[in-house]
Amino acid sequence: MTGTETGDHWRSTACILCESNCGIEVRLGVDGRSFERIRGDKAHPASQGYTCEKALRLDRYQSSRDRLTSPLRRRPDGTFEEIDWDTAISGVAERLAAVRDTFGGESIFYYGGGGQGNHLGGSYWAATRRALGSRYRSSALAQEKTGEFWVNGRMLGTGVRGEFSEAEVSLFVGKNPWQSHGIPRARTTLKEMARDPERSMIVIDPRRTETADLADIHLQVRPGSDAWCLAALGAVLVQEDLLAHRWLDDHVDGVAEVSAVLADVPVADYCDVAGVPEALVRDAARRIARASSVAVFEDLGIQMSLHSTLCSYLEKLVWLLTGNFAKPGAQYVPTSIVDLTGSGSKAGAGSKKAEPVSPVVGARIVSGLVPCNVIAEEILTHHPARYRAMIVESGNPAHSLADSQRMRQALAALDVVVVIDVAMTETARLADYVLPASGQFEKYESTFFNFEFPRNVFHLRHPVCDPLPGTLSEPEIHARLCEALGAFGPDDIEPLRAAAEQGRAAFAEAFFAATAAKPELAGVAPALLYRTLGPTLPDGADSAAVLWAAAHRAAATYPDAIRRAGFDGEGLELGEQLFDAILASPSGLTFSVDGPDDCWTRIGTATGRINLDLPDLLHELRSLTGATPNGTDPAFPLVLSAGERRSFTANTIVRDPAWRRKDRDGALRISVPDAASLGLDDGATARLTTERGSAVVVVEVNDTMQPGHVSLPNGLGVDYPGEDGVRTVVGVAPNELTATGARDPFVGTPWHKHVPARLEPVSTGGG
Ligand SMILES: Nc1nc2c(c(=O)[nH]1)N[C@H]1C(S)=C(S)[C@@H](COP(=O)(O)OP(=O)(O)OC[C@H]3O[C@@H](n4cnc5c(=O)[nH]c(N)nc54)[C@H](O)[C@@H]3O)O[C@H]1N2
Ligand SMILES: Nc1nc2c(c(=O)[nH]1)N[C@H]1C(S)=C(S)[C@@H](COP(=O)(O)OP(=O)(O)OC[C@H]3O[C@@H](n4cnc5c(=O)[nH]c(N)nc54)[C@H](O)[C@@H]3O)O[C@H]1N2
Ligand code: SF4
Ligand SMILES: [Mo]
Repeated sequence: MTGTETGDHWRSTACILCESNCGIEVRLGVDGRSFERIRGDKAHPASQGYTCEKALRLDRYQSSRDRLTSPLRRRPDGTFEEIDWDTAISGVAERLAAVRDTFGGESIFYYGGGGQGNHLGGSYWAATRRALGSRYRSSALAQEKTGEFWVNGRMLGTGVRGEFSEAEVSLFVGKNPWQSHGIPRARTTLKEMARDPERSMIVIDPRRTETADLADIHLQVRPGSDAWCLAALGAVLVQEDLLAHRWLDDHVDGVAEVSAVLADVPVADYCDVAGVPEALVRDAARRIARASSVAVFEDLGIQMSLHSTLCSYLEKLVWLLTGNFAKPGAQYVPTSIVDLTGSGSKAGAGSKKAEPVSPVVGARIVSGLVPCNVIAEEILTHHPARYRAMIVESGNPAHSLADSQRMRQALAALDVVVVIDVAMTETARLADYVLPASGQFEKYESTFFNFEFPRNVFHLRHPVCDPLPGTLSEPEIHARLCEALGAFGPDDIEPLRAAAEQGRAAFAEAFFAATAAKPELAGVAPALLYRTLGPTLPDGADSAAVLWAAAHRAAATYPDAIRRAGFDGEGLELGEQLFDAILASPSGLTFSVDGPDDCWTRIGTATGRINLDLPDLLHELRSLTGATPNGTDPAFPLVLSAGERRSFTANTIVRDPAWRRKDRDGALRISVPDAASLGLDDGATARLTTERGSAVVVVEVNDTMQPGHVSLPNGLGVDYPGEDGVRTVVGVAPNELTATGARDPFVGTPWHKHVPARLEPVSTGGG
């Protein structure tokens, strides 16, 4: 740490606002907690000093006026009272245990577990759930990624990412990395691609985004028509015989079945439906086929729109038919410290086991996650298996799930709602108990968004200041809940602590012996590790205890990749070395180094080959011929994309509207022709109406939008107290306008990007 002597003390941490988690350094103000200065951390192995503008204003999170500083309990009259932690923990444990004893643990639902910056604390919830017998859970991933997980699982038995820094051709489908990032040092990487005449960028997006502006080919599809566009791309590959035949013979099954369907696709008609020139689609297909490597990123533009699961499938067919897997610059299978996609990503990969479904609606559960859009339905019913209680941790479902009004009703209908958060959120306000967590810069934290390749990076962030008084870290909260629920006690803890004092080898032996003798301890292992191994870790890193087990798992799974990163241990020693290095690397470390061939060893299908033949999705593909995207109700002539990523949005992590240097009110973007025909000028107010709700918006006339398409930013419409303590709401909460029924038929992901809407000028009155 440079400059400590001069008082110019910079502390390493990371930005918590998107999955890139760029390393940053912060210098604290005289109060010892506010961020006086923030800069990129050059020592961070992935971001190397890069940040975007959002990180530089993180003090709006750190010094938020909206922090919770005491546990709260709802009084019968609906108001909250402050209670001490012991009362809160015993009260929560008692109320949840009562639900368990009356209706069964499976009626206790768990939501959340981490946002864009915090997965470490959340990794302790598994213990509390086990102590309660809770069976069902969900998170934001079940309104974005589960379709892709399901398709990946059935085709490859694993998740994949694209290596954009090396790719000759980059394809972004419904993804705007200039704003949303998601690839390391996104803007630098995008600019490098755009500058290099040997490389090409292809973007499929209805809006001429900042990324599309840099692209060589922009397929400006009509909103919701990607299935036709992607099918046309795949069809050109088959019909012009641009497939990687040798590679497909060696590694892939189901090529004939897929080719047969794509051979029948009328390319010109499909391009017509998608609103894209056929010649440009053919150019794109040929460029992809010609390239030595193609990396692809699909994101919310297709994952939250019509035919979303089919689109995920078609996107994968494009790069698989051209052999773009397991070579530099193509798709790869990353290593992980903790796999976020869960074992569920292998669902259907040759497995004969029935897929799990939710208890009331019977909705398919992918990667262990109930679709977000059915949660309210699983509560607002008389069905005996309905959920009766919910624990919400680091999530704001009353704001972020479709149909907020219905979600509020659902939360109100539960016997008990417990919220663990740093702020008084829209969801916390509906809770019976609110447990205040320490902020992300006040405790050890990390994320499991570790997808870099070939050098993969993990970052255990150290606290940069003390916890706000009255708050506790999530590991401490879960350990206390487990103890209050009787999951383990002093008799279990003492011998393990004694063993931990003798060293980790002795601890490992004692821990395995203890869990063998009393198997129920294995289920609450995270909390037990925190209580026993935790106190022996250096610098108060108790919360890192769960990473000890994770490091050993990673070392056992990818020993060669970890050795290539500079660790030379054998067996258990390798895991110990990795864990020690994680603890000792406050700017993050490279924990694995891969070669492209490693990807083949991570294919999780029963045959070890990639499978293209998914009959249910091929059936849906066939049904596209002669059809068009829906949403043509004359009462709702526009398509609203409810929740766009912009330069100053970050879900609801930063609640203070003053954080946004631009677009403070979160304008509705509308095309020039639509604005003209509605008589709306830039800055005018208008009423936006959907089937589900209505809101007054400020209009931004924007020439990147195509006619018929309007967009609202994500994460606005939350309230925040002013200096005077009066809470005001800035912007529109997008999910006041969305409906739960608008969802994918296979995995239930919402169509937030495709909400039928109409817009009417609002007379500002007077004159
Ligand atoms: N600045 C910022 N960055 C973020 C976040 C944030 O809140 N703010 N959130 C993070 C999170 S949680 C996520 S999941 C990612 C999401 O990252 P992205 O998916 O890139 O974000 P969006 O802007 O929601 O959607 C991407 C694009 O979809 C396009 N789109 C709309 N309708 C359609 C359609 O029918 N077809 C196609 N092909 N495209 C369509 C939009 O025009 C938009 O450009 O961003 C992460 N990064
Ligand atoms: N209409 C529409 N809806 C959407 C989207 C969209 O594009 N359109 N996008 C969806 C997507 S992709 C996502 S990822 C979700 C995001 O929505 P959610 O998953 O609900 O998450 P966030 O808004 O990120 O909220 C994170 C919460 O964590 C809290 N928090 C911050 N730090 C800590 C901490 O250290 N500990 C604890 N316990 N809590 C903390 C914050 O106060 C906040 O309440 O929204 C989804 N909803
Ligand atoms: S918002 Fe994302 S890209 Fe920007 S600094 Fe933070 S982590 Fe990096
Ligand atoms: Mo997300």
